[in-house]
Amino acid sequence: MKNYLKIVVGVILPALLFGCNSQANKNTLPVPSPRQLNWQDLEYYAFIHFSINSFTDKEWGYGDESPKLFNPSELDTDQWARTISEAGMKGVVITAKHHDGFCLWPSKYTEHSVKNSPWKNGEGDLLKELSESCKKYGLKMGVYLSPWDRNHPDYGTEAYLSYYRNQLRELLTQYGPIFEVWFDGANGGDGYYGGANETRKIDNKIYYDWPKTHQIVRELQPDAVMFSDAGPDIRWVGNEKGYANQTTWSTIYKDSIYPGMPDFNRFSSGQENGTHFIPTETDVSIRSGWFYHPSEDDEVKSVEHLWDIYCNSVGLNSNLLLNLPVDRRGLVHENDIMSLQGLKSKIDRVFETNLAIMAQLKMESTPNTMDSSILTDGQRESYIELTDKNSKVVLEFETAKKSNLIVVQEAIQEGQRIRSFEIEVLIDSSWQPIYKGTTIGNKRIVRFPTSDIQAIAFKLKDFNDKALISEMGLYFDSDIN
Ligand code: FUL
Repeated sequence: MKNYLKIVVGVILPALLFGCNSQANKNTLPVPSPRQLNWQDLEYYAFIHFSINSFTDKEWGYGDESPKLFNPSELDTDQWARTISEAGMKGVVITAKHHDGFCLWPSKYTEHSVKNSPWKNGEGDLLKELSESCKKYGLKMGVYLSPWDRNHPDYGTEAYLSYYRNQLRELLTQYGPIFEVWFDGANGGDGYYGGANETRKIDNKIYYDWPKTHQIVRELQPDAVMFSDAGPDIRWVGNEKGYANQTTWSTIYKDSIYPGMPDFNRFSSGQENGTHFIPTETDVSIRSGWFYHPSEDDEVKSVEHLWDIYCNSVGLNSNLLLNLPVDRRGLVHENDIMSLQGLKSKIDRVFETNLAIMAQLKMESTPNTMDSSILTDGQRESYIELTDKNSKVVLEFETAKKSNLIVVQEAIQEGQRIRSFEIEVLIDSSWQPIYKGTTIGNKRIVRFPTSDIQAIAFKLKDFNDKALISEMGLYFDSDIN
C-alpha cells in the first residue's frame, strides 16, 4: 500500500504540475528485472581472490600446481566477513575455482581441490565456511567459477563442459542462496591439461554453449544475477582499473558483444538504443594484483584512490566489486583493512546529511513550490517526470549551504532515459554553471569545488521520451575545503 501511494505521487503529481498525462509505466524501453534491481541496490561488495596462486606468488597458475601448496595457517572466513561487513559492503564473490583449476571446495568431480591439501587435513570446505560466515554477518555470497581450466585433461572438449556444469551445480546447491555467478572472459591458452602441456584454443563464441549453462543458474538460483563480459544480467565495465565510462548506458544490443571478444572496449559505454538492460559491474583490486603477493603489502590503494574509484563506479551507473587478495595466513591483510575502513568512514561522513532535504523544490513551468521529499525519500518508486527538453528542477535553500557533491538518480525501473544534463548553482545571487554530464542511470555522483550555494538548478538537455528523476542529494565532503 505504501508503495502504491508513492507511485501515485511519483507519476500523477508531476503530471499535474506539467499538464501532461503520460504514463511512465507504458514504455517500450528495456527495463531491469527484479533480480537486476536488487543487485543494483547493493552498489558495493567484495571480490576475494584466494587459491593456490596465493601461495605461489602467481596471478595465473599453470594448472600443474600440487594441492599440497594450499596451506593457510590461520584461515578465518569470519575475519573476511566481519571485515567486509564493517567496510559497508553488502556481499562477497569468491574465486571457487580460478584458471588453474584448483577448487576451494571438495568437488566430487576432481582430485584437484582442498581435499588433497594439508589444510584441515583435507577435510576442509572453504565454500561452506564462507557461506556460514556470510550468514553470520548478513552478507550475500556469490561464486566465481573459471570457465578456463588449465588443470583439466578434457578442457576444450564436450566432456569438460559436463564437468564444468556439474561443478556449477555443486556450488549452486550446497551453499545456500547465491546472489551472483561470475563467468570470467579469459579463455583458453597454454596449460597443464592433465599432463598434455599444450596450448588449447577454443572458440569463445561457441565452445561454452552459454545458454545451457545459464539455464542451470536460472533453475537452481533464480534470484542470482549472472556476470560475464556480455551478461546475461550484468556486464563487464571494460577495464580493471575501477573506472566506468563517463557515458554509461545500461542498455546494449545483447548479441553485439560476447565474452572474451578482442575489441570489447568499443562497447564499454553500452549502447543507448540497445535492446537489453544489462548494467555494468566495475571490478578492481585493492592492490595491483588480484591474488596476494607479499611485495604488494605496501602498495594497497589509498582511501583517496578508493574514494575516486567509488565516485567513478557507483557514481557512474555501475556497481563496485572491490577485490581483496586474502593472504597466505588466510586473512585479509591489515593494510587492506585500513584502506577499507578509511573508505567506509569517508562514505559515512560524506553521505551522513543530505542537505537537499532542507530545500524547496521548484519547477520552471509552475509557480508551485513543494518540499523536496519526493526527491530525497530514498525511494526509487517516487519520482518526478519531465517531458520538456530544457526543463529545470530547482532546489532552493533558505540559507546558503556549504557543499561540493551532488547525487542524481533516475527511476531506472522505467528504463534509462537521460542523455545529457547540466547543473548550475546559485552563489551570491548569481547562477554559475558547474557541470555538464551525459548519462545518469542508477546514480551519478558529481563533485565540484566547495561553494556556499543558495540553489541548485538541474537542467535537462536531452532524454529519450521523458526523464524520470527519483533522487537528488546535496552533500559536503569536509576533506575538501
Ligand atoms: C580476469 C582474470 O584473468 C583475472 O585473473 C581475474 O580473475 C579477473 C577478475 O578476471 O579475467
